[in-house]
Amino acid sequence: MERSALFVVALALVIACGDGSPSVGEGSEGSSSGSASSSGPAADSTGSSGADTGSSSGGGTTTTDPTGDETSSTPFEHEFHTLLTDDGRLALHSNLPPAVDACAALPLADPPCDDLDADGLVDAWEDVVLDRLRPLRRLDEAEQAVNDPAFVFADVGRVVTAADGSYRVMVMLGYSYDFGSCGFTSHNGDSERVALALAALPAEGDGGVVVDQAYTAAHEGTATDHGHVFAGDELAQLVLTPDPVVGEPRWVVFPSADKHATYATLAICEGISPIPCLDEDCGPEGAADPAMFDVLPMAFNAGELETPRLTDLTVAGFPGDDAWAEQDFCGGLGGTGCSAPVRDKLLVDPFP
Ligand SMILES: [Ca+2]
Ligand SMILES: [Ca+2]
Ligand SMILES: [Ca+2]
Repeated sequence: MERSALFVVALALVIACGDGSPSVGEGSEGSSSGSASSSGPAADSTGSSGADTGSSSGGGTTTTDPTGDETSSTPFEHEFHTLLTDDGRLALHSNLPPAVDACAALPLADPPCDDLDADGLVDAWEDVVLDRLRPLRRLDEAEQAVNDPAFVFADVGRVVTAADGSYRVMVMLGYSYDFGSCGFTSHNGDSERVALALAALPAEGDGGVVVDQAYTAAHEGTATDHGHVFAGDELAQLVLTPDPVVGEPRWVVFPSADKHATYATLAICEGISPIPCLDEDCGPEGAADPAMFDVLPMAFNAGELETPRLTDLTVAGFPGDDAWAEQDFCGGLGGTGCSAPVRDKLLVDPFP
């Protein structure tokens, strides 16, 4: 149909560095070859760097300097790509150690060990984890946002170590507006979310991780909360698709039409309720061009509460909104009676 410009496929993670400055910093990853030079110039921050190297090497694995010796003069190159494990789980290969200490000890020149959010995790690793493991949103064919050229989608995430040493990824799936249901309950701003629990996967490099649990939120914290944690055998229910840019495995979620509750499968969404106005519709059934309903917007790593990398969400297309302030999320449209604060989507660990 139209408005395909809405669907900006953006793999580059744009980083706003430092103390709340909204300035757009360097994108540190996203080359389609799955490698990123730690010492090179800033990657394209327009969100298109996922394509700009143009080197599609399939799995994205690149080899390091064939001359051999790893010395301090050999530049570090971050090699990463997603894959499926033998038991079908989504995993990330990465040769960058997540721990700042281990990163700094690499016998290579200039590994990207910055930790601006002071959580002990290498930010460059966090950014790749967020960018590659966050889900693509596959919208319903009746989703009103599709025909709204002013509509804004963006992801705001957080990557952190859990108490047990595993990792957490929380992603606020931002929408500028919630159209409500049957003409009711619409509001500015719509802060939905998913989360992942990741386990170390040393076989896939120092920074290798595998999805151990996945959470999809639907009407979180309400009487009709249909959020669900997928663990163990249930992880096989998660839907994966080739990433539209790099072709590697990418997680897919299904936001309900207009309300954007997030479901892991079409069956779960469509099975919520048979009652009109309480039901949920998901997925572009019958659409002539289903790809038009796939949204993978820009993603932003907000850092941590005490040491944020991003606060003002203007850079994400949501002026007036904030990643960490105790204020409703209004999708850049202002007003009152908006959606839950972004910080609630980043701070609350949904996993048992
Ligand atoms: Ca960090
Ligand atoms: Ca972090
Ligand atoms: Ca909603």
